[in-house]
Amino acid sequence: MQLIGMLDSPYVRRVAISLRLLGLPFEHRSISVFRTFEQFREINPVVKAPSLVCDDGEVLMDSSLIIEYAETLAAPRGRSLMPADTAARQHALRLIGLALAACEKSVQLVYERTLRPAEKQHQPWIDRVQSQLQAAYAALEQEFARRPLACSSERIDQAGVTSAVAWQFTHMLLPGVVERAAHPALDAFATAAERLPEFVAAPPA
Ligand SMILES: N[C@@H](CCC(=O)N[C@@H](CS)C(=O)NCC(=O)O)C(=O)O
Repeated sequence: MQLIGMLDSPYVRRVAISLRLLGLPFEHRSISVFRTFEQFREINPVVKAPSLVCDDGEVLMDSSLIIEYAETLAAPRGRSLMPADTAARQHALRLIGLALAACEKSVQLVYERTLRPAEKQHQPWIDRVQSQLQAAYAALEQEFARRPLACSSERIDQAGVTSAVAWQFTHMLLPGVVERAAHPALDAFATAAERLPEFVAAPPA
């Protein structure tokens, strides 16, 4: 199968890291939704990254749906990034929701800054999105401080992958918007996660 999209997208990166952690081989094609729109459109007319071209040619999109499919492929070999226990799974889903909200709000701010002409920017909207982004990270920090997650190639789960990827993305694209020092538990976890071989193999820049 082929993973289409640039690793500077947190959505593409969480899929690339998840596929590696699940032991699923794939070809990565770094095609940009912006710089190579036409080439992307030939693969997926909706031009959404990530897209996954399955082995039979069917194209999936949306990182969470692609990861759900990957989980199905990995299940017969007993591999999963989601806890089996119901309470642990509920907690993982909460963290994933927070991390995905942080990704979404970061992407909205980046698009606002880079795609919209300066005279068309609307400060109340920017302030709103920024406060939502900060709220997502404040809640994630609370959760990481309260219930630390395992951080090894064998034990990291989807909540850990998505939180670390979101944190890296926000700091790469929006330096200074979310204070590192105010999120010590999340920052320490993400720093450790970035050293795992599956993260190193999917460099964001
Ligand atoms: N919910 C989607 C979000 C994906 C997304 O918005 N990707 C961006 C790249 S970071 C994209 O495709 N942007 C181009 C566009 O929306 O036109 C997911 O989880 O995959």
